[in-house]
Amino acid sequence: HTLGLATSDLSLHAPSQIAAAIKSRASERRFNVMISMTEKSGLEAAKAAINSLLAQRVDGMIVNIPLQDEEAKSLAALCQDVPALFLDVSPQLAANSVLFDPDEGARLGVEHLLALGHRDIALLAGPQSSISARLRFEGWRQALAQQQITAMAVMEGDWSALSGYQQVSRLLNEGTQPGALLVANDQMALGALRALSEAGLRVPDDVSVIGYDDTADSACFIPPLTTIKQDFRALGKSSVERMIDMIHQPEASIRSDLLPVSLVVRKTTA
Ligand code: IPT
Repeated sequence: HTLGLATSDLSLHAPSQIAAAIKSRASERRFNVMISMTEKSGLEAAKAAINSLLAQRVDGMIVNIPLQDEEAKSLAALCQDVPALFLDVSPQLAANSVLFDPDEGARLGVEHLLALGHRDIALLAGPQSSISARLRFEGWRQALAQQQITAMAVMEGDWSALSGYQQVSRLLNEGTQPGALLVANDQMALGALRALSEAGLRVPDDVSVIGYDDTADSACFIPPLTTIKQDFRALGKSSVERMIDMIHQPEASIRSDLLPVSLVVRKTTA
């Protein structure tokens, strides 16, 4: 049996670790994994990736590409009787999905900073074309609003470390110095740490930084990164098991599974 994995850019840390986790669980269950990667965002690129896997007659399709509701529906239809499981869609969407809880992740980050006494908080969001980036951003804003706090600055990067570096450098050059930075992924947090260091600011004494993902390298940043852990091994395991169930029980009802996330406190927040 063969599983198809249609995935967003594997040069990003999270999708590559998710692919590795899917691959290793699938091997344990004696499934092959065939990967098709999109380099561009958007429906057409996703369709092309899925069509190339369908042409190779995969038995199930795992889709780790950020998708709007209508896009996911049309891709599920494209798969016809090959079951499709989505990893980057809205939890509200009626589709088969396994997702990390975006609200919980956003809330944990905000609560951690508020508990440390921070009020001057800047947000570095991911690309707003990505559903997960939007949900994290909205979650932050809601959790802050509950305490009558509005973000002192809002930035948007493209998930890369370089974009985090550029956005935070620009913010500091404009003369804004937040007490804490909420960052939508660890790679952008890495770039943020460099920008802060180049500006002569100490982390966490002058500025606290919290990331999102807990990729394998995040404990080795300088200082080791406080972050929201998305357990990619757990996602690999759940998604492969779910997919195998779907292959064996094509009539089972549509379900969205939410995986918990957790706060990992290291050395970038105080
Ligand atoms: C999401 C990561 O959190 C983010 O860092 C980025 O790599 C993004 O993927 C790429 O699409 S994780 C995803 C399962 C929501």
